[in-house]
Amino acid sequence: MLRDSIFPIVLSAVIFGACDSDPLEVPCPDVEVGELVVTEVRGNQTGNDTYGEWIELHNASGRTLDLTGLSLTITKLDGSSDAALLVRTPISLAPGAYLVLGRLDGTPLPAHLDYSYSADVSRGLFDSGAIRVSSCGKEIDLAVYRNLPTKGSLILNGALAPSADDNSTDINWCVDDRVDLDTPISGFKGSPKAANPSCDGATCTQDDECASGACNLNTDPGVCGST
Ligand SMILES: [Ca+2]
Ligand SMILES: [Ca+2]
Repeated sequence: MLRDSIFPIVLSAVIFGACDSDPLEVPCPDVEVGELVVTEVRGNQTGNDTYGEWIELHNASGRTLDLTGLSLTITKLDGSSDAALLVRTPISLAPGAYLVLGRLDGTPLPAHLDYSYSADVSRGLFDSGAIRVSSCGKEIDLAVYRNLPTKGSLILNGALAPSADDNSTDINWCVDDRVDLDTPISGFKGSPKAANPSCDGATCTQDDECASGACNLNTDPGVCGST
């Protein structure tokens, strides 16, 4: 049984040419459809940036998930190119928790990342694409994102409980370009490993908390945007 479950992983690695990586005798992760949700995507940035690109997943199941062997395929929306990555090391994800897969390396990894896929993917994320999360060919979630911002991240509306159904609808996505006041020179961080803010508008208390430079204080709390 185990031998059967290992085979698709080995085969997929051959297809995507990951020949410079370790042997891929990893099990098929026990993850059911909809138990993981793509919640946030951060692409290439303009200006200062220390966070790099990354993809955030949420454990929407009520159990801890062992994600070793999980695969993601990212396809450019026009179908002209794709990239694939495989989680090659033991990673478990508690119920309700978030996992961030990025392309930065380092030992230890930067604090906002859980896993680096640099061994599998050498190019940046497509500006618009489809992310397919799967376990040995079984699709767990499919999310389509459009027009990654060059300042900040694209997020699934934090006003919604993350679900694999909701992230299939464009209207449920928006840009999170809140200024991180703790480390403003490091780039627009987004919310890696954490729940997303609401798309109704980032809350603020002063103008310099907003990428637009304007905090509308006519509401309580204030909302980024013109006054
Ligand atoms: Ca979906
Ligand atoms: Ca997040």
